[in-house]
Amino acid sequence: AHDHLIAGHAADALASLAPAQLAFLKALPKAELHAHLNGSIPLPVLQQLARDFLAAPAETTPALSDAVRAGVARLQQGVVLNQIDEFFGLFPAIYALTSAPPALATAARAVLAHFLDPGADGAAQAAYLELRSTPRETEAMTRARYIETVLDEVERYPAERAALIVSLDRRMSPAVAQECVEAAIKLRKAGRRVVGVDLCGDPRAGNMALFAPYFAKAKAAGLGLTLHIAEIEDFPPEETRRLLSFRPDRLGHATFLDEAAKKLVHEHKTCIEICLSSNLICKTVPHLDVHHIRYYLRRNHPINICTDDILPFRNSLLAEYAILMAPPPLGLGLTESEIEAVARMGMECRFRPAV
Ligand code: 6MZ
Repeated sequence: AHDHLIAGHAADALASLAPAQLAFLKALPKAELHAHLNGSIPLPVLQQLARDFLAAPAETTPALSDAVRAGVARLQQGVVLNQIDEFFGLFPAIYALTSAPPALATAARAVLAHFLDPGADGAAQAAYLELRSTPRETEAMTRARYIETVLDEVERYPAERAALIVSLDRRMSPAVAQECVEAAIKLRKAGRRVVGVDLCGDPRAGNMALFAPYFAKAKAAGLGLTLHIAEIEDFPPEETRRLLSFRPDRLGHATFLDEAAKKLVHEHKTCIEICLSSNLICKTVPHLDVHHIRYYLRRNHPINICTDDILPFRNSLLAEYAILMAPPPLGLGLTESEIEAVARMGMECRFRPAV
């Protein structure tokens, strides 16, 4: 279940720990609340999907452009991703591989297993996972079918271990955003385990004023709301204010909030989903010394430690906690009781299942 490559900063932090420290982190109940399905498919599984895709008769697979076909071939050969641009460049290929229900189910199952099944050491990466994914319409499925396919896999686990967040991509048309939110609400009302709605994708894209009614609808139906916000330095302050006006329960990244935004976030105790490796690798935060996690830790503000995308960032939830524990410069050097408090806050920021 843990057949997944860990490298770079996360690996160094993990390797620096004493066996007793590692045992402490493994035993700690941890919630993963910010993991994107298509960014979290373990590489061996992605490679198998690429082999299956290339071996299938051409008339049964979607037509691919040369660039996407080259991407699939690179995945099959076991590409090593060194830069975030390479990851986003491979997305069309990853999407081609998860564009039909059986392959999407395989991918979802592998991501769930990575986080929730015990590894060789008997420990699971996470006690609880809120997996998120953007519904896609393809030749082989509708968006509703996409959500149901992922839900079928999520619901193989008990409710106290796994749930689904439906992501809206900023590039979606308002009509598609509406379709996704309505499908999420309908499934929740039918007793399915959709717990929230997310906003993700290119932070520069889209007009979020047009999404406002759908966020309101989601909240009215009891769904949790989490928004990627201010993850890049030139994120306009008025866009931050607009997103906060939707009264989100949690925020993704929130790297560049100004003082007025921070004040609102404190007032509402909005949980911040912190993705340390992701921020360092994407270079939105140059160094751990200046990471905004320090600001929230000092104020005892609710945060959750998350992986974001384990494929490109080559991290794991355990490794992110290792970064909290490792002494500087590899990590933040938090004490065991401080880390325990962080993990507890994360568990408390879970969205509520339907009653
Ligand atoms: C913003 C991100 C992201 O939904 O197809 N995604 N959006 N910032 C990030 N930080 C680096 N990482 C991933 O998973 C892939 C999608 O998640 C979003 C992107 O929209 C990406 O297309 P799903 O399962």
